Amino acid sequence: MINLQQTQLMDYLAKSRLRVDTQLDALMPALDVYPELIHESMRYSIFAGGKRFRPALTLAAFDACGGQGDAALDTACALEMIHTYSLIHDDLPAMDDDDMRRGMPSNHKKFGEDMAILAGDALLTLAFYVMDERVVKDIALAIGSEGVVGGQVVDILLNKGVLSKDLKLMEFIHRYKTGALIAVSCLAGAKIAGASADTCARIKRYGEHIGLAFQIIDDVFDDENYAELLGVDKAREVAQGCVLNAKRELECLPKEQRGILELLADFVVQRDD
Ligand code: GRG
Repeated sequence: MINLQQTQLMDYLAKSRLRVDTQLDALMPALDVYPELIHESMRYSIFAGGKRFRPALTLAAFDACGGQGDAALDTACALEMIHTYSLIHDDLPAMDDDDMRRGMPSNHKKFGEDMAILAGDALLTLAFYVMDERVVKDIALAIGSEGVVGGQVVDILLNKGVLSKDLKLMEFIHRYKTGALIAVSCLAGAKIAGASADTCARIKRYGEHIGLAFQIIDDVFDDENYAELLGVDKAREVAQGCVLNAKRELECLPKEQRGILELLADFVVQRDD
């Protein structure tokens, strides 16, 4: 990536983060709303940092498809709430049992397992309250038992030794556990912008490709799964292939409207966290 493009992407990510964080603050119950403890727990994890990659995709897909103004902003925030809920529940002792998240003690370490479960539940519920009605079904489908939850189930079965690790299984887990939320984040932006069914389908496929690449690069960082099965260099090569496939899907848009989505696809393989 040349420096000008890097600056353009960093500028876009900083602006979209500011919009999303300001709106999240407005949408989430304030700290002094009774019962204060749950709102503290929800806000703790939402404002613990994070790249805000999923809402950035929603806003970029919305812009790329000709959307105007803030019509996709609440849905972008809803997708970050769902992502944060998934991280809180993923960290629980019954799941990955992680003590740290986003550089801070994980939610259950700070608030206890009871509040962490409820903070996740409340974030998920609030997300459905604030999102655009036109994308409720898409998002529900993407994160349920035939989406993110399904991917998590297969991952648990793998970790329990019920299933054995191979590329086909890893691709399934990555496409569902990580890719489904990334893909629907893209689709939501396109749909709210009023894009045609064909464009929506291609923007969703763009999201599926970068979702797979995103998780393969996480594997490279952690030296597991794809990196363990293929080696780091080959895993990076596969992720780069996904990015090329993703960019091909953008050919449905006028060239001058593809820029940020192309840069976000490159970001997936070039990021360092
Ligand atoms: C149905 C959404 C949902 C959750 C219930 C717990 C669970 C089922 C699923 C786990 C999903 C999960 C945690 C997938 C990993 C996704 C992933 C790559 C997380 C890291 O994303 P980044 O790097 O994190 O974007 P930041 O902190 O930058 O936002």
